[in-house]
Amino acid sequence: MAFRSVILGAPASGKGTISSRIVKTFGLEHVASGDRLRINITKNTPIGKTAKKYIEEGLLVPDDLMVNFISEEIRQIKKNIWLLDGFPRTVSQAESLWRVQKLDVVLNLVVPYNIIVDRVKGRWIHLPSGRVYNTDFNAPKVPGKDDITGEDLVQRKDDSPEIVLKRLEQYEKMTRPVINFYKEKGILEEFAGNTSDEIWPKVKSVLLNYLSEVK
Ligand code: G5P
Ligand code: MG
Repeated sequence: MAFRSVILGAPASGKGTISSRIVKTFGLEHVASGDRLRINITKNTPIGKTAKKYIEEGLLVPDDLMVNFISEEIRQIKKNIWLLDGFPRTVSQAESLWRVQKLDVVLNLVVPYNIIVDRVKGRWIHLPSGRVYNTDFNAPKVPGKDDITGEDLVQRKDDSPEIVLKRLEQYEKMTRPVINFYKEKGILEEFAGNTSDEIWPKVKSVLLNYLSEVK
């Protein structure tokens, strides 16, 4: 069977958080563009070196680079059951993806901006896996350490208040039109709420129309 999906939402709207619940419940492959770029930055690869300049300024990485990068990541997925998080982020990226791969469903998280700005202050991540924590919401069992590996957690450079505002601006200008692109295709599902705990049961119930839970 095949199932291809995308999760959309403003910076810190909870895409990573909801995706990890989706992976745990339905066992699909999660490809998060930001996580994969950050791994490349740590490894100092050519794409990592280029992406770093944009990410740290709160700007989007150019479309041609992103389309090639994510196409390659998708090609490497063994099963055809996947969820993209953070890609596409412009209408041009969405058009490129649609040309090669039709999607089953696009999930859009709608969380008020004042809540988002507050959240990033407490975010800590485990870089190699993309696991995300928050000192106020899902704190790690041991402060500063990943629950699974015990390795150090880090804060993202682009989580500083001024860069978060820049990212929200970029989202409004470049990414919001992607919502309409998928609405017109008739595959958009929207989930509004103030917390991931409020949004998750609604996401799960929509996905149960397509997938069964892994036991
Ligand atoms: P990213 O990495 O894709 P963003 O900005 O889209 O970055 P981000 O910041 O990763 O998205 P998220 O995944 O939506 O946010 O949210 P999250 O990490 O799950 O949750 C945010 C925080 O809130 C966490 O600490 C979490 O624990 C907490 N939280 C979740 N739910 C709740 C709740 O209910 N209550 C509370 N209190 N807390 C909660 O992209 C980064 C950069 O990479 C480049 C761009 O430069 C981008 O800025 N990039 C691309 N550029 C061009 N094209 C693309 N396709 C690109 N993809 C990435
Ligand atoms: Mg994320």
